[in-house]
Amino acid sequence: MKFMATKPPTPAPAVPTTQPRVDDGGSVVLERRTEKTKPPQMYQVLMLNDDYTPMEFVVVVIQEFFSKDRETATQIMLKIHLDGKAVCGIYSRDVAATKVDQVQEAAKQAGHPLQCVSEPIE
Ligand code: TYC
Repeated sequence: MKFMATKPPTPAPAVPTTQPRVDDGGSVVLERRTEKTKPPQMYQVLMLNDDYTPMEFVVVVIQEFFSKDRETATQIMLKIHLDGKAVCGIYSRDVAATKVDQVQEAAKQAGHPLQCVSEPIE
């Protein structure tokens, strides 16, 4: 006889697509669910222009916190400089909030007034 150290894994129960219920007459009725799970709300992180933060600092921040290569980061920085703002990335709510905090903290440490905001999209 063979012994096993642990029980074999039991498969996860299947999630029903219909919910059985008993109607007034005692019959079991299957109702099809019409609601679908919605994808999570996403947020865009925007960086705002100002007259004082050095361009080089903005490029480095975009590279570091938004994982852009130097060329892309430079293009985004120039768009902010010319248009007043630009999207640096799109994330779930918590990740977007963390990006904003990281940028604000880096700007504060360096003594620059750089501003960054997040807003829901669509
Ligand atoms: N306008 C700034 C300058 O001329 C550069 C700058 C770009 C500042 C983007 C902020 O988000 C910014 N030095």
